[in-house]
Order: sequence, then C-alpha cells, then structure tokens
Amino acid sequence: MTASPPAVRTRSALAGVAAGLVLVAVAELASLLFSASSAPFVAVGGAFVDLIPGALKDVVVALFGTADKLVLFLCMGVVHLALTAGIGLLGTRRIGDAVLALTALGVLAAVVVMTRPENAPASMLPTLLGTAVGAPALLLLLRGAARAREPGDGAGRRDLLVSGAVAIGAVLLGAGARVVNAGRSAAEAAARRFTIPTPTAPAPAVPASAQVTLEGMPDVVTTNTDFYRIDTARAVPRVDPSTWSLRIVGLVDQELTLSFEELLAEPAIETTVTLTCVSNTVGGDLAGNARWIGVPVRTLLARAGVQDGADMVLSRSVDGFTASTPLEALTDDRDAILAVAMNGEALPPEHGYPVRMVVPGLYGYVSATKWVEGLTVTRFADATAYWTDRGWSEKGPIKTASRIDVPRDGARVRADDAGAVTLGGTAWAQHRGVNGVQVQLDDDPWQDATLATAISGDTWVQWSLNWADATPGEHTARVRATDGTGELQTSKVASPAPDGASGWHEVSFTVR
Ligand SMILES: Nc1nc2c(c(=O)[nH]1)N[C@H]1C(S)=C(S)[C@@H](COP(=O)(O)O)O[C@H]1N2
Ligand SMILES: [Mo]
Repeated sequence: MTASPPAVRTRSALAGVAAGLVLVAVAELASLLFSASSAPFVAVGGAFVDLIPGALKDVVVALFGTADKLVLFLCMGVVHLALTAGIGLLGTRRIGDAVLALTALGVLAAVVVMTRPENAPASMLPTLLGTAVGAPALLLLLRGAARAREPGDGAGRRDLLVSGAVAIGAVLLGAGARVVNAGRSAAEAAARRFTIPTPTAPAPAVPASAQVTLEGMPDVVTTNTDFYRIDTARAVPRVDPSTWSLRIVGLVDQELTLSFEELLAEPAIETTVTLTCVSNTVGGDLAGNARWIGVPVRTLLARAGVQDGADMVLSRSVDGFTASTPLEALTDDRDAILAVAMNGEALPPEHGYPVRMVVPGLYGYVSATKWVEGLTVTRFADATAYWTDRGWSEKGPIKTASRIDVPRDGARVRADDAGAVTLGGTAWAQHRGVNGVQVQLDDDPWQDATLATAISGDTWVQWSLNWADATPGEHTARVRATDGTGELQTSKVASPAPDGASGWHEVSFTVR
C-alpha cells in the first residue's frame, strides 16, 4: 500500500502544529522559573494589542465586551495553528526549511517578549528555550511524516499518532503552566494593591476640552501602558513595599526614616504633571502626562529640618541611580511629590513602584527618580548625580517645546469636503505654562493656533489649526510656542546633550 501525498501533507502539517505547541509549552513552563511576564503568550498578545489601531480595538470591545481578551487569545491560537501547520507543510519539500522557519518564528517571539516594557533581555530565555526544544522536535516529527511516503511502511500511521500525542501533551503542559502563570501574575498584581491615599487636595478634573479631537492626536492624559519609559535598569527593580523605607539624611536636623505605611499615612495631594526626558529630540515622543498622587516632598523635608547651606537633594533609587534636584524646586509651591499612584493605580513596576519622585518643570534625569529609597540633603558643590557624572548638565529645567502630531512627517492627507486640512499637536513648558502656539505653513506668515484648554501650567497643552484653503501638493509646516513668561521658544537647533534639545519642529506632507 502506497501512502498518498495528501497523507504526507496531513502528517507534516500535524508535525508542524505539534512542534509549535511544544515550543509554546516549553516556553510557558520555563517562564515559571523567570517572571510571569516572560511568558510568550501574554507578551505577544500585549504587543499585538499595542499594534492594532484604536478604532479596531473599539470595535472588538463593542462586539465582545469583557470577553475581548478571550477573543484575542483565540485569534492568536488560530494564527499560531495556521502558521505552524504551514511550517509543517514547508517540510514536505525540505525538512531543513521548516526547522529554520520554526526557529525564526521562535526567535521573533523572543524578541517581542523582550521589547515589552516590563521585560529585560533575560526574559527572552524561556522562548528561546522553547525554540531549542521545538525545532528538534519538528525535525524528528517531520522525518517520521516523510516515512509515510515509503511503500508498505506501517510506521506512517504510528507517526501520525506520535504527532497527535505530542500535540495533546504540549497543550496540556502549556495550559497547566499558563494557569500557574496567570495565578502568579494575579498574585503579583494583588501584592501591589494597597489603598491609594485620598488626596487632601485633589487635582481638578481634566476638562474634555483639553483634548483636541483629531485622528492621530495623542491622549492628553497618557495611559500607563502608553507612557514612555526611560531608565538605566537592565531589569525592572522589584521592590517589596513591606520592607521598603525612605531615608532622609544629610544636612538635616534629624534624619528621618519612613516605612511605606507611614508614607501612605501622610497627607497626600494630587497633581497632573507632564514628565519629559532630556533625551527627547525635537518632535520626539519621550514625554507623557499623568495624574499623580503623592506626598509633598517639602513636608517631609520640613520635618527633617533642612540646614543652612544646602542647595540640592540627591535622590537615590534602590538600583543605585541618583538625581540631583535643586532644593528650591522641592520646597517652593510647585508641589514636588513622592508619588505612589499614577492615573488612579499603584505605580506600575516600570514606572517606579512603590514610590517615585515627580517634580514639575524639570527633566526626568534630575528629578523623577523611580524606586526611590533615599534623599540626601546636600550641596551641588559636594555631590553629583548619575547623569551629571556622564557629562549631562547639573541642572535640567525643561525647555519650551512644541510638536506637530498631525499630520505626521511624510503623510499624504486628504482635504475635507470644504477643502480644509486640520493640523494638531502638543506644546509644553512645564511650570511656566504655554501662552500660545504658532504655525507656519510653507513661507506664509505665522498663524496663531487654537489652544485646547490647559490642564495646568505643569502639563502639556494641545493645539490645532484649521488650514481652510489647503492647496494640493507638497507642504511644510513649522511650529513654535511661547511660554507663560512671554518668551518665544528658541529656533536655535541643539541636540539633547547636555541640557535638552531645542529648535522648531517641522513636518512635510502632501495634500491630495
Ligand atoms: N531609578 C531610576 N529612576 C529614573 C531613571 C533611571 O534611570 N533610574 N531615569 C530618569 C529619566 S532620565 C526619566 S526621563 C524618567 C522617566 O520616567 P518614566 O520611565 O516613568 O517615563 O525617569 C527618571 N527616573
Ligand atoms: Mo530622561
């Protein structure tokens, strides 16, 4: 009896599926030894959710409601089955090609896992391990499937059974690991749960008019998942709040140590503050705006009693990072806080859980210490911080900046029915506020943009400009802002080092 090619194909496809399941199952199992977030299933799903456009997300949520995650995972499962069956089919011609393809898929998944905000390079290991087991498994299973070609080989059916058994075993093992992992994630989340203090001074609600409603505009309050992340940590520090404490030392009358519970018992305030990274380039997106709840630094410093001669506070993170903040910025009326909550939730681990500093008006590298555990009251003359030791400026007030978000550089846009094109963007000059934004189209005179409602002088402001008679063809738009003191944003082009980029942001676009 001669096995027909369709039989070979079925067996090869099943071999691919089985090996693909082995890959995922081993990776899920291995991730139990690492962090729950190093499991490929959730990481790839998260990356996928980040990639799909907001409009599509809305449709999915509208259709499936709270089952949206389940739908996502089912879709991923189907795509995974189709891909690995295809890889198995590749093996009917050359087994080596199929093994290579599965390896490539595994490595790609590992890279996706690593790029998740909560992960570090080491989190690739479970997926790589899964690939290291899945690829040889595919080789063996495909060899078995190929034997079905040979006449009179009764082993063919046995190989089909082997593939099936491997697939079922992998599903059971993987599902078991997934359940344990999900439980662990939930436990980790529960451990981070604490009663967020009710602010004695809540921030005023963010008015709807702070958001420019224009396709492509960023959210005026950045979600925690969209918030940019910058730090020197190779792996996100995991801090246990039950053993965490904050020590205030240096030029103080009495040193102070506060446990997390004691910090939470202090009167807290709520502020909306836009953080910005000094590394942000002109037009870049290393800025984010959030509502923070925390304890004013000045009340704790006052209790410790700052001595004469001090002009700086060196904040230190559990991972050794330090920032030098001018004492004045922590004691004046700008509401610098030790934040414990971000947009109504405990700080996400990658944004400093359990406690970070938030200081309006200063770049992050001199003020926004995450996982903070120590404040040393000192002098600029006596101590230096992490980035100052690496050539960055000792002080880092945020420079006035403005950005065109819509249209994107290089975009092709269609004028609306009235022949108009609307431009939109963001401007910031934290703690000075933004007085105005102007836009220049090609070589036309500068026009005043319409400012959306400002949340406060410590946050960014969105703007829009209706270009009523947009002409088809290539155009350039340029933007500049004026800060709350009336000073125009400088046109002088500077790169980020040593104290922040400057210059006017410009985009080119085509009107069709
Ligand atoms: N512990 C620690 N805190 C840190 C840093 C860091 O490297 N380590 N980077 C700072 C820098 S440069 C910036 S811009 C902000 C970014 O905060 P975010 O990641 O929450 O956006 O964190 C600051 N706090
Ligand atoms: Mo930064």
